[in-house]
Amino acid sequence: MTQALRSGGQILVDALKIHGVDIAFGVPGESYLDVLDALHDSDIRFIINRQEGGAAFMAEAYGKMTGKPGICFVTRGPGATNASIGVHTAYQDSTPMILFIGQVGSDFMDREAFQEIDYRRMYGQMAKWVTQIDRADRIPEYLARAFQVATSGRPGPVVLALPEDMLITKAATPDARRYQPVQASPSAAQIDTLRAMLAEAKRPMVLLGGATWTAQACADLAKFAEANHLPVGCTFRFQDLLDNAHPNYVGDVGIGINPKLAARVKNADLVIAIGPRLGEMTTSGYSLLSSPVPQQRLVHIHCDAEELGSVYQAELMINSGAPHITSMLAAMAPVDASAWKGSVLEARAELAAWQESPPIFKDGKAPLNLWQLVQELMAQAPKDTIITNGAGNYATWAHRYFRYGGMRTQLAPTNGAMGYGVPAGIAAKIIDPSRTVVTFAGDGEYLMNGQELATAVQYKVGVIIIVFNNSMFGTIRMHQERDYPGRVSGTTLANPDFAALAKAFGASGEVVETTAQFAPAMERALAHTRAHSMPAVIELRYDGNLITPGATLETIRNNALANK
Ligand SMILES: Cc1ncc(C[n+]2csc(CCOP(=O)(O)OP(=O)(O)O)c2C)c(N)n1
Ligand SMILES: [Mg+2]
Repeated sequence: MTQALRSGGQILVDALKIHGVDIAFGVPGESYLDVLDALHDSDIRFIINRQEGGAAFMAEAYGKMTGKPGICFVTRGPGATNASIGVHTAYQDSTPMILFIGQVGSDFMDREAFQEIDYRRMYGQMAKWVTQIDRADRIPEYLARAFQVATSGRPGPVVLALPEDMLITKAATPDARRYQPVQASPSAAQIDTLRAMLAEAKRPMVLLGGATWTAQACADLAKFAEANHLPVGCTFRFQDLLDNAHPNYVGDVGIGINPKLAARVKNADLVIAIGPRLGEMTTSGYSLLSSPVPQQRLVHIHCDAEELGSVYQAELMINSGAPHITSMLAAMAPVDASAWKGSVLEARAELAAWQESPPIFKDGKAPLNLWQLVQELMAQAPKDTIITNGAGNYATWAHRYFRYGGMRTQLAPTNGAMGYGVPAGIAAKIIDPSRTVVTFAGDGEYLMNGQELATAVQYKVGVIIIVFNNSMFGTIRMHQERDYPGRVSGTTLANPDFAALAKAFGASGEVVETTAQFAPAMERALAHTRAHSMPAVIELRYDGNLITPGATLETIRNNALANK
């Protein structure tokens, strides 16, 4: 059969369609005009961003939400460097993503031509696979492999450089077939061993996290936890893998962990970790489990064989994707749970106490009660609302007090990247317009990718953005007061009027300074996004002294001074 001649750009876009791509994000460049031209007649939605950091974060959020690779197109040099934050996030968060970079043509290559970078070197440590496609006739092969690599084993980012002359070369080449993600499954013997270890335990604990989860895997996990009366904690920023209202959910094992929950993990005699890497944020700096040999018996289940045993020498290591292990655990005959049955109720009570109104608001003097605000948000927003955030102390109000409604209600970067919340929120609403999406953003966070509000307006995206304006890079200020009390350096911010700024973009904007103002502002934001399918911004202006639910900046400073 003779093949029609197609340009490299056309072969590439045809391959994207074969692999099921419906949306791509990016910022255009003259380096990949032929791809832009092929997109013109495709049914792929190409969302144009205002900065490549925003585009890469949107693609990453797409990967997190759908489990399919998020697609991002950027230009060479400056475009590729801007996009790197999203690639790093996808790497640390194990998110499938493919970044395409328009590259210098082979006629100029290796002369340090305009905007030229060797992406294999630049992205070497940050991506699962980085390469350059030098022949148009091999595009189908490269793309098939890119989708395969991004989604199989431990998912992650792939970077493909596209030399300009290659994209305009015409080739007659057959297309590939659609990729098939590959995951390992546990053996029946491994499930038997796990069951025997569980039967011997007195204080077992389950930790969930990582990639490859599906709604069915979450449902199977819940079934396993219920049948065996197991307390389940969710690791750092994977807090939505079990509905937080579920009777077996006992809290998030991440930054600012409930000390009672930390003690439970530490004192457990068996930890069954399903999916997480057991990283620094999850283990409270590798202290909840000791390395290399944990004090608890450990069953570690991970989708990457090489992750197993890399920090923790688990007694039982199982290489498996989340759906593969959870379907077997759901079918496993339950063990006698009488030794720990009561501990789930105890842990639930500890979680309830941890989520009560914190002492910082007890005197009633703070004009804006951020705890009350989260309660109000939960009262008004539907159960499947998606909450997004980046890095900063404001995120604590979501992580600690918001009750996430289950699989995929949280989009947040485990690599602690500031600037994630706004693009992730916009992407989530583009991917599923039926869901309510609320972004939490600090004042520092917001302006790292606040330009994407223009993207939200351009594409009529009804996301709600709550800006926590404390006029500072609060997290760093908190560390500063702890370690260098009273010496404020490089952490103070003078901000624009965020509500006025939002209106200038074409969004709605309101300022909230008291607790009473929030409920009606939230009602108006929800109504605005629903009626007009346009973004709404609520700026919370509050005293920077309210830095954590547990302590004010003043207390932190005074304690540090007293201990000097
Ligand atoms: C891209 C990036 N730059 C810098 C940091 C370091 N950092 C972590 S939190 C933070 C301050 C966040 O400020 P803001 O968004 O205002 O939140 P707040 O802590 O004040 O609530 C900084 C600078 C980071 N995590 N990511
Ligand atoms: Mg701040």
